[in-house]
Parts: sequence; C-alpha cells; structure tokens
Amino acid sequence: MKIGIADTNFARYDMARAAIKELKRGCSAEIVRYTVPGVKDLPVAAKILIEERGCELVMALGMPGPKPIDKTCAHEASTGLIMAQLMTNTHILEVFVHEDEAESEKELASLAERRTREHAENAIKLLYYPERLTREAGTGQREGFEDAGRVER
Ligand code: RDL
Ligand code: RDL
Ligand code: RDL
Repeated sequence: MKIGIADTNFARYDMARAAIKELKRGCSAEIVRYTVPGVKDLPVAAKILIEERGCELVMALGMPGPKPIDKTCAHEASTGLIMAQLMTNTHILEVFVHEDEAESEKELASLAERRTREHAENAIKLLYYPERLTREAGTGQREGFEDAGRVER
C-alpha cells in the first residue's frame, strides 16, 4: 500500500510531518511526499502521485491565507482536487487549514497539527477499516476542533 502526501511551502506549518507521524503510527503503508508551491498546485501533484507513483490514496495538505484572493484560490484548488479524484477514482483527502480559523499563531499551529492527524486517521480508515467510518456515520465528527456530536429527536 502507498499513501501520497502532497503539501505546499506556502503553508506556515509543516503539516506533512504531522501526517507522516500519524500514518506511521497507524499503518505500514509506504509514504511518498511531493511538495509544491501552493494549494492550486496540489491537484496535479495528487494526480501524479496516483497515476505515476502508484499511490492508493493522497492527502492534500494546504493553508489558504485570510484574504479574499486566498479564499478564491482555496475554492479553485478544492474544485481541482475533486476533479482529480473523479479522473482517477481515488480518494484525495483535502486537508486545508484556513489561517483565519485560528485566533493566534499558536492556535493555528495546534489546529494544523490536529486536523492533519485526524485526517490521517480518516485515511487509514478509508484504506484499511472502512467499516469504522460506517460505524461513525451520523456522529458529527470534525477534524481539528471538538466533534459536533449527534443530534437526537
Ligand atoms: O501555481 C503557482 C501559484 O499560483 C499557486 O501555488 C497558488 O496556490 C499560490 N497561492 C496564491 O496565489 C494565493 O493568492 C496560494 C494562496 N493564495 C493561498 O492562500 N494558499 C496557498 N497558495 O497555498
Ligand atoms: O477530504 C477531506 C475533507 O476536506 C472533506 O471530507 C470535506 O467535505 C470536510 N468538510 C469541510 O472541510 C468543511 O469545511 C465538510 C464541511 N465543511 C461540511 O460542512 N460538511 C461536510 N464536510 O460533510
Ligand atoms: O462549522 C465550523 C467548522 O466546521 C467550519 O468552520 C469548517 O469549515 C472548518 N473546516 C475547514 O474550514 C476546512 O477547510 C474544516 C475542515 N476543513 C475539515 O477538514 N474538517 C473540519 N472542519 O471538521
């Protein structure tokens, strides 16, 4: 099994290090890393990791900035990542941490670490234990922040 990690040098936190740590803790997949400048470069990096480097799943790690232009970039990148998934029939987990989700630089770093690790757990579940995701269906899981939880009627 091979898992691809596509990340950026635009991000202000080494999200790939967090992903690799968590993946190594939870599975024995080989990890292939490909770093690009920014989020809009992630879709093709992910597609290359799948088609040319044999990855069965890719985590796309990025940090959109706080300005409107950054939000537009993030949305475009997201659309590209979805297109790459449809072209390859392969999951590409989009792990984006928007700079303005956090109140301080310290909180941004913690959020990036935690969201990335939690999506690495999702990657492991998708590849090795899909029944665990089904068991969690309807339970309000979130990545990076507290889970929202289930609502009752
Ligand atoms: O293809 C080169 C760049 O256009 C590409 O790397 C962009 O994703 C870079 N980029 C922006 O141009 C921008 O306005 C990024 C952001 N905002 C951003 O918020 N986060 C990024 N890249 O990772
Ligand atoms: O590929 C991994 C995630 O990016 C993907 O599962 C997203 O759909 C998760 N997600 C968000 O990132 C988000 O900002 C979701 C929401 N909002 C949302 O409102 N509802 C979701 N997912 O089901
Ligand atoms: O409703 C509060 C949050 O769920 C909301 O702000 C989300 O949009 C936060 N979020 C992102 O902005 C994002 O880019 C999340 C993810 N990605 C994600 O992958 N998982 C989340 N939230 O739980």
